[in-house]
Amino acid sequence: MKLGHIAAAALALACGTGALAQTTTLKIGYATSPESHYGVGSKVFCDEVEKGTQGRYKCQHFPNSALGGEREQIEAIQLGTQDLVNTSTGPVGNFVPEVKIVDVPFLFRDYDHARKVMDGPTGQDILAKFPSKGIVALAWTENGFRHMTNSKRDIVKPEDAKGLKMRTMENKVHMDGYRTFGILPTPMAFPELFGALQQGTVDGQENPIPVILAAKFSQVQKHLSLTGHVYSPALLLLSPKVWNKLSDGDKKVFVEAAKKAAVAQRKKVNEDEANGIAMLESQGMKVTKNVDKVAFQEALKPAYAGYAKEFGADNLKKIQEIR
Ligand code: EAX
Repeated sequence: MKLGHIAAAALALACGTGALAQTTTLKIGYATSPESHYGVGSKVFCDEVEKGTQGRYKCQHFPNSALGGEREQIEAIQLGTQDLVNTSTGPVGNFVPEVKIVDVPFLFRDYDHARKVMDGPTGQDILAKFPSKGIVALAWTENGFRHMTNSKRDIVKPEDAKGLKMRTMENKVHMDGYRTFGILPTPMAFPELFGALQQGTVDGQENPIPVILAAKFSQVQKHLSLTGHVYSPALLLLSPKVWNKLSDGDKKVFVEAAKKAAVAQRKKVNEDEANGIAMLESQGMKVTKNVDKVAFQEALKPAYAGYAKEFGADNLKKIQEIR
């Protein structure tokens, strides 16, 4: 009896310490809800990591910008006060300049093209630039092609966008491009955006369908124009503080988990693209589908000259020519 008690206690202790002491909970943040593309991708990542490390690593999720804007979260990743972020490239070029080239408007024809480039040598070479800036980039996830919304009017061609005060991400490549559309770009962190639209501080904004849906912008914006003027890549970023402690085996688990997350996140983007526009219409948005994209591309030409100078005309062409 007594021996049995001791044995049971010892077993409980062993299991207890074994399971508890070795579980590390990682903080992961993202801009939108758990049900959104970012939430879906992040959950797959965390589930795969938990499974692949036999529960030694798991996540605590901070959706809806609970840990701040994307720039702040990336800074926290560098500092090691946050472990993971699933973020758009919005502010990332300010940390890793090599990212900026994929933020060029009208660089990608469609989703297939964009995903092929991100998963191919160009995208993978960019991921390799992160560690020297104190960030580990596990994989390209996805935000989606961005479209304009505003409270004033339908946008078919650049002249319609002229004079509209539009919130942009803190991204110089976007701002330089959007100015050629006649827009007045107003950079702002995402968590402030809903309030700014509601109060009329800005007339509009631009984001992919999955974000417009998740952020409920139909409540504060009447007009949606399917401009698709730029592809918005996203990244799953990890703090080096975590990465440097991982065994080689665990590193592999994290990278493979991130690849699965990207697949799931892109699948959710596809679903939102397929169903979201009708949903936004049913929520009262007026959707302009006959956007004159050629006119927007024409308008962008002066900015393209600047991009060619900054990134190299050959490098832009190399991306554009990938089929
Ligand atoms: O990453 O800031 C933005 O507009 C982003 O697209 C959004 O936060 C999702």
